[in-house]
Amino acid sequence: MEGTLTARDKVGVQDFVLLDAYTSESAFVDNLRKRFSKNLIYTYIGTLLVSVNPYQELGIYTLNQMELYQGVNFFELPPHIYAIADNAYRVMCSELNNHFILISGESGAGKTEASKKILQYFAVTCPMTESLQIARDRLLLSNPVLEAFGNAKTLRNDNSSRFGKYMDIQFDFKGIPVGGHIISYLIEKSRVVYQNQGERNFHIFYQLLEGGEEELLAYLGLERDPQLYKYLSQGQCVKESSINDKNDWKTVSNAFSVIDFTEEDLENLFGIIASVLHLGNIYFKEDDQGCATIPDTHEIKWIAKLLGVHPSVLLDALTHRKIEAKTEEVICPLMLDLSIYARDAMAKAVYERTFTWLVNKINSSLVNKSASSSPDFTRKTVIGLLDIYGFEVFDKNGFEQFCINYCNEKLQQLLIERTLKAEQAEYEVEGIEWEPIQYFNNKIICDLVEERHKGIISILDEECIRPGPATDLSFLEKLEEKVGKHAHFQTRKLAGPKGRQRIGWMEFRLLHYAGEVTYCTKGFLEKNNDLLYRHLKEVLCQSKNSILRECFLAAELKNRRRPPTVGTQFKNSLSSLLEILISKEPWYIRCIKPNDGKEPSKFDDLVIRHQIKYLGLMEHLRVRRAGFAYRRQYEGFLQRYKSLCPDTWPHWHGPPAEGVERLIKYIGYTPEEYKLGKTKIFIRFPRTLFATEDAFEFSKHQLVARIQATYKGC
Ligand code: AD9
Ligand code: MG
Repeated sequence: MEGTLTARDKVGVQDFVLLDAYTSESAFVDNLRKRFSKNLIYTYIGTLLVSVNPYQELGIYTLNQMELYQGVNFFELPPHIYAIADNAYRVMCSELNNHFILISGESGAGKTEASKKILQYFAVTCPMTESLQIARDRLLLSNPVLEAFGNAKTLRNDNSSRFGKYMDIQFDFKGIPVGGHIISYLIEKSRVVYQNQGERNFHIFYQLLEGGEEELLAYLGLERDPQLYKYLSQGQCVKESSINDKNDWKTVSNAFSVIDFTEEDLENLFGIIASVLHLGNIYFKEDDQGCATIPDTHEIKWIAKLLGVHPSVLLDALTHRKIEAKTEEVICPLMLDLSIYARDAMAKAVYERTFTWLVNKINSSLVNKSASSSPDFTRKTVIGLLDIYGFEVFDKNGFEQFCINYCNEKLQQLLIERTLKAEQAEYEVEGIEWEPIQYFNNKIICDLVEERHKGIISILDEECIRPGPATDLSFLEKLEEKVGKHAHFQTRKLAGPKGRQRIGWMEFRLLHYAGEVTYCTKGFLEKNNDLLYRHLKEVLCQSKNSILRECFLAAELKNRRRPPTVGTQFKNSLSSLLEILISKEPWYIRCIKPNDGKEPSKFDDLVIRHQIKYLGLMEHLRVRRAGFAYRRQYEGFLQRYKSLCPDTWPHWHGPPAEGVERLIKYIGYTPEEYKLGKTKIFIRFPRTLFATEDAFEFSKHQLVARIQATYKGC
């Protein structure tokens, strides 16, 4: 049993708050290690759940386990992701308020698996009516579809989500899941045209080739062998033993039929996917003037057929550019490298917008029409699930890492604010005195990135629209000029001697809350600009493929002028996300990857320490411990420990608060060890709770021994 001293030594404590040496990172790691070695992958810090990826099936997600955790309060059972899901759900039902569960951690730490476990828990345990089963199935099946189009094999994770995802699960007043809504963030579209060694493109391409029916492939003009496609084979790893593309194709096909996709939708969708593959195989040649030509028009013909555009118009758009002169438009031929750029830009834009269309399509199928029109369903509450990229520090960090780490700064700020706020609010409500604790407020870094006119994104935007020759280097120089003195910014030119050795000419460094990251500015301008030549846009707007026409025409109408840059769009979408989250009750799951080799049972101290740091776990623990290590409603406390006092055992008939007072006086709590609030007891030191737990275990054993002795005599 956990709880006794010896058990604690062996399997660690199930809540870090109970660690004696709570400020020591080593003690934290030791506790995680002890638990991990016993396959106990979950540990709490109060109500925050720390989860270590076991990289093996542990049999802890069975129906029995789901039943076990239903309706049970925290701390009464060992930590589990089901406890978080269940508690969020129960509070939502009883208080009729909205919640969100933020799942964070680095690539491969188990975020997506965690979000799936939560969704499954709700699907199985929530009440259900026959008419609403379809809504539940669609919610569940949206996952394989989004994973097929948004996940890929990377070096870190064979099923890595290459987009951020926020999903609202909507419940009616009876707690029945009635629908949902998904928002996606910044899909890594550069993967469509390029993959690093050992990595793949998005799963859907391989699934289609491997699992698609003969007629479908023939209709799309595709061969089965992924090696034949440039966009699929650059990473030299088209097959991966842990991935079964054929089976996954079946799952995705089945999901499509449940989520209301028509034959026409699918025809258009796979027409686009196939066109991307054909695009990648277009081969350019240089003519005498260095301009691009397309000697073999085989691929062009297929794309033209599948997208419903004229082949010569498409060919023209890939090799020429329209330039607006004063009163007229001039068409000029593209040099070879610009044609390659145009082709890849088209593939990326087409894929990105199709992904957005897919999310919208899923969303419209998740709106439960009968639910929204019935008066019974007017009171809806939601639980939001946020599965978003964790802080990234690679050997080379570019624009993508910059955006991802900025996102983590914002979420860290939310966590700090919400945690402190919630803590302070609780002490206030309960009438307990509270000394605010010191913490690093990372708003200063958020401002450095996002402040209007002054922040890095604004400076980047200015460089992107500046007439004249702006380059990644001139952007860096602007940064040095405008934010060079900022305490969290360094470049080679401006850093101290130590920094000078390690920061390259094209690099700048941000001192993030989670550590230093050096970014290479190469590609910042191009990625932020995300230019698709107007000529190509016009072709896509005329496409007979209704998905494409919808995606490109709508965008054209919305942004008649220049669309916002990628950085600004991301900044805006993060700000809307925070607005969504700030109004909801937070729950946190922090996922940790135990080693870099995806190996079961291997606990790599260094890898883990790094994550503890940037997930802010020590900080969170400190906040949690700053006031009172432990708090419990009077009823729950009395229920658990009533056997320790003759006045409260076996029943206490008075008010629970008085019962608790009587109980703790009897077992000898000193005044500095606790405070009594309006509805809860607050215990300052973990050792007080340990002693109480130990006494409880001891009395339980004594009781069992007594009962056994009694029966032995019979
Ligand atoms: V990424 O940022 O999308 O690249 P995630 O989402 O954090 O990453 P994911 O959930 O995909 O990681 O987990 C990676 C792999 O670890 C999974 O494919 C499983 O093989 C394995 N995993 C993760 N969580 C569990 C678990 N609770 N039990 C067993 C797990 N295996
Ligand atoms: Mg993931």
